[in-house]
Amino acid sequence: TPERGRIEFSGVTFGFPGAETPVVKDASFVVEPGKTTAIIGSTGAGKTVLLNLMLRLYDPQQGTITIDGAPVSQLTREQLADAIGLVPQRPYLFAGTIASNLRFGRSGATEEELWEALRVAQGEDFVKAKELGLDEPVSQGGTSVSGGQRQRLSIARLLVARPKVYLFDDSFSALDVATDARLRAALPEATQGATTIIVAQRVSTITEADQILVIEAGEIVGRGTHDELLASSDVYQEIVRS
Ligand code: M5T
Ligand code: MG
Repeated sequence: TPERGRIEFSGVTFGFPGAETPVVKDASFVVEPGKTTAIIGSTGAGKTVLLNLMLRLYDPQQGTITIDGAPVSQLTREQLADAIGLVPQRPYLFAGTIASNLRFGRSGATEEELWEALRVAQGEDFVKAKELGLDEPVSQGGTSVSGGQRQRLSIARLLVARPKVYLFDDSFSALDVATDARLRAALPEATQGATTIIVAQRVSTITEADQILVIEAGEIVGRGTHDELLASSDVYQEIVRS
């Protein structure tokens, strides 16, 4: 079977231009295809920067990042967009309708597919409650919808786009625990077993992940399953207790 959605970081160091210390330090890890990898760590630890490096928003000063063996630095923008998609920590909606925002990554998606993505993203009810449903206008920046609704629309948008790798940057922490659990229970079927990377604040969001990376000040200080980390990582134990 062809590999799909395997990501490898090898000795990756990255610092913002002009900054004294790097924000990602010598990071090496593998994200296995078809599995869920979680990234957890305190604010400013470098979680978002790790995802941004995968999307090649910046290039590392040292080390390499590959997707299915190909260095991301050699992929075209289009190949990269096909391979990997992000729900950003601060999702953005543009002026248009709910439907046009959901079709951003795949313009040919049917209405049925949009509703299915909304069902999984726990956004079906509020879109149904809109007078015009999918055709409801959205203002630039999405100021006409609440922050939580914007986040769910952004999740649905990525599900519609169907990349090989799904990145969720803190996409579930605004949801209540029950909605978070419902969404994550529905995700595997919707992503058809694609590679999933979840940055989370809440441990309950990631206990079932195949692999958890614990990051502190730009360094990977622990890795393993929830149970393995409970036994091996002081930092993880602290996160669990907090
Ligand atoms: C890691 C700095 C940030 C922090 C470190 C995105 C971004 C980050 N930083 C910049 O200087 N410029 C930038 O554009 O990099 O930041 P992070 O990866 O955003 O941290 P996080 O995602 O783990 O934190 P949080 O709060 O989202 O949980 O020193 O200042
Ligand atoms: Mg972040």
